Amino acid sequence: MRCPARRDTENMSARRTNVGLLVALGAAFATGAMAFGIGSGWNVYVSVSHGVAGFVIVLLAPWKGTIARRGLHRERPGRAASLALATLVVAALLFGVLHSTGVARSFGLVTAMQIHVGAALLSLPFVLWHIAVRPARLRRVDLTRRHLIRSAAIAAMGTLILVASKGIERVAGLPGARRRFTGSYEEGTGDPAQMPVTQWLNDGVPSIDIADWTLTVGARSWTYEELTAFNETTDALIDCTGGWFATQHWEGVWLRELLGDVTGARSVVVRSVTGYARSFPLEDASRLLLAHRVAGERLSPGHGYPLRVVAPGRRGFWWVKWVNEIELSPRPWWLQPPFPLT
Ligand SMILES: Nc1nc2c(c(=O)[nH]1)N[C@H]1C(S)=C(S)[C@@H](COP(=O)(O)O)O[C@H]1N2
Ligand SMILES: [Mo]
Repeated sequence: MRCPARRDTENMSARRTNVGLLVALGAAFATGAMAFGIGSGWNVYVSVSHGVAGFVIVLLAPWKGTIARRGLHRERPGRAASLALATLVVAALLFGVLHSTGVARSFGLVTAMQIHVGAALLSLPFVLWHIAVRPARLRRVDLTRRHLIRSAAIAAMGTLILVASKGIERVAGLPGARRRFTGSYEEGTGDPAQMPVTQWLNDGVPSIDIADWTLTVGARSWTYEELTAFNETTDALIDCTGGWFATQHWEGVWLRELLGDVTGARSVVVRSVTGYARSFPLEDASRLLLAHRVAGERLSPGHGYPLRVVAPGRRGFWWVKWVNEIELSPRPWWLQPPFPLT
């Protein structure tokens, strides 16, 4: 029989491990989502925090393992769900590391990044279930100096492991060392044929008969021929949340030039033939290029023929392809889901 005092301290540290894991998981979800949303240099802080959160989960795993083993012996209901959660978290961590180090980035039809994000999203309902069924409550005693210092030490250790893994990447010459601050790998700069064709979720490349295609901007329509008369150019970098980036020389027309009178408008909605759409702040219209050419060639169907958005400083999902409709709107741009839903 175990001494009650010992049992008590065990439970105490078990509870704190659970709270710590919950905080780390929450931080990993939040920073992961934010890293997808941010295209500017700020992304680096978010991406680094994401890595630290991941390694903190790894650090807490041995303690959690001990707690979980005790729980599993008890044959409580929800055992399968707990195991599913553990598997998904391990998968998210493993494929996150495979992507970020570059050890293995592609597995036939799926990428390490897709498995990483997929496992994380799938784990979310299990995490919520776990919180509901076995709530890990923070107590006053957890906020003493000693425990706060211990938490800071664990976060510092997570940071050290991240720094060490960066060092290993460099020394071992792993591809991970050559990533952009967002964590993306360069693929096909200057050569669009080598640049991945990527869809956010479930869009497919449409086949467009140019004779039937027009671009509607408010009350006016533009034919492909009329638009190709514009040849403003910009060199811009696309950075897909799937984990790649490329700089290309784009040619087309600045969105602002097609808009005409913008009185009363706060945003501009750019829609694809497929229905995929994003709403941009009106002030951005002078920085958004509607491209019909890239690297001196007509756009390929995969890359958005006949017309696509070039949105410097924004992550790839803003670069709407196969554009056929542009609309001014009085609504603010942020009245839309932060990420496309289709
Ligand atoms: N219509 C439409 N446009 C889209 C998408 C999509 O799914 N549908 N995916 C976006 C995403 S996530 C990225 S990264 C870029 C990829 O552009 P590319 O295929 O030319 O490399 O297109 C964007 N434009
Ligand atoms: Mo993307």
